[in-house]
Amino acid sequence: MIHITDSIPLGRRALITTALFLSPVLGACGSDEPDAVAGPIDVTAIDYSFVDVPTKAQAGATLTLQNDSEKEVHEVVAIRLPDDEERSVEELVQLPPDQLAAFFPLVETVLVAPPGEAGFAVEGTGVLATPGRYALICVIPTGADPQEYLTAAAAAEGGPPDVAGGPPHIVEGMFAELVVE
Ligand SMILES: [Cu+2]
Repeated sequence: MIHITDSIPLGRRALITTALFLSPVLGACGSDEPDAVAGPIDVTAIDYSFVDVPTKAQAGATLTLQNDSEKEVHEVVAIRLPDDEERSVEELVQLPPDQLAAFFPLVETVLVAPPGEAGFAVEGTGVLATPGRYALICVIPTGADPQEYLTAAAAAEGGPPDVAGGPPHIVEGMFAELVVE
């Protein structure tokens, strides 16, 4: 008679034993309610999504942006959604551009980061001061020239930069939701 465990290499058997031992322990400390990040909220941009976005952050936490793309300029536009807004960010980003634009007056801060570089604030200070639900989005046109974009952004003085490119990165999936409490 062959025991199943006899056919598993010793090293792997040790791993399985460890996993079996750890799982109840991890289960005990695991919680459905993640702790709110005190800050900074270090967000990384890639083509085309945000990574490392926590579920919750504490009011007053500072948002930072690192762009890990080699070619695209990225931004994080943090919009504090109205209290009575019940749709998810995933639903909101599918709205037609004119309806989405209605949220732009609610922008708390905007960070822009050239490819391979750290971001800097072009609106606000990066601080998310007000508790609430936030949409984090990037609406930079796909394939826009980074230098051209940065020059146009500076010239636009807070308005939308007029620069050539494809659909905004938000269409490619560059959005996230964050609760500040
Ligand atoms: Cu982007």
